[in-house]
Amino acid sequence: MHSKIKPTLLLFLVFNLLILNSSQAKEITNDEPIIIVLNDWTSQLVLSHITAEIFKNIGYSVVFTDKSTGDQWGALQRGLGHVQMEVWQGTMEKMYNRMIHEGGIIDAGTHDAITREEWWFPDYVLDLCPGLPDWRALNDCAHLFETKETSPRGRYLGGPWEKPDGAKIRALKLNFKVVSAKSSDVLWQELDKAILNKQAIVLFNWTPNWVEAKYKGQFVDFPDYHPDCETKPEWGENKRFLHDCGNAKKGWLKKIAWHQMPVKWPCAFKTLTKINFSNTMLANLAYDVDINKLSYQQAAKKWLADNEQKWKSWISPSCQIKIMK
Ligand code: TMO
Repeated sequence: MHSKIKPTLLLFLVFNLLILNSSQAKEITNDEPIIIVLNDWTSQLVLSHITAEIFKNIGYSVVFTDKSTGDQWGALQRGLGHVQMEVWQGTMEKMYNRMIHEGGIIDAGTHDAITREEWWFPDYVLDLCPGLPDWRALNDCAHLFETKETSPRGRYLGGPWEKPDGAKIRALKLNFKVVSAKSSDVLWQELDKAILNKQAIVLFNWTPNWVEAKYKGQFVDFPDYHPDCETKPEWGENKRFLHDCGNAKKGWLKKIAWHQMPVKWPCAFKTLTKINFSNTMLANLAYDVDINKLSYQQAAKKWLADNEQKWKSWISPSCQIKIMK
């Protein structure tokens, strides 16, 4: 009797071992970190940290990778980055469409936030150049915006993200020259300096952002955006050149993922599709860092603590695999 059971037991043990091993292998695949792409403006950075904490809460590990908006596409396509939390229509629509078409990335849903990215000026500039915000007024007042670098033309202070503004200046025959700030910090330093001296300034800005909560100002009203503006020279104001229009006035804001994400980290992807920020929510994240001087992490932790019910509602019940702290 005793010797008869033994082989069966042995088989049973071996069988169990095999099952255990294969389920362990599965978990190891799951434990591969999700790579979140960090760009270089505040709300995106805080939102990335918030998302990381939510993913960790459902049991995934997360790492970050610093990528400019220009470099992110190749990384996302090759699986060297898996998630980008803020893809803005005004600056990124063209690449977004191309990458979706090629199949390297997938759409993980649209935030409620309505966005705009455009040339912007503080309200007191209206007193100096009353034709604004109409773009045609820019040339009447170009001299007001002149700097040593751009003389005799006006300066447009751009950031490191936007679409070809040199081409826009050429197509709309603007007496301006682009100076590109290397980072958003430089934009805000120049803005503060101009405001202090009540000097004319026109620079790249976007909404939602902290700026609207602190300074009154407006976007320059360029000819309405149309996709043909970027592909058909004969379209619009200038029949010979592209880019004779502004950015979308009511732009979308999307989340995107590497195409393999739903297979590799299904619960994280499901949750990602639910994460949804409004204009006010994003502007507040930026305000907490740029004005209240919290770190990106601190601002993320604060938001998570203040909005526990909301972010927990984004996690589908079948995905709550880790015991909540
Ligand atoms: C991508 N950005 C919000 C800086 O325009």
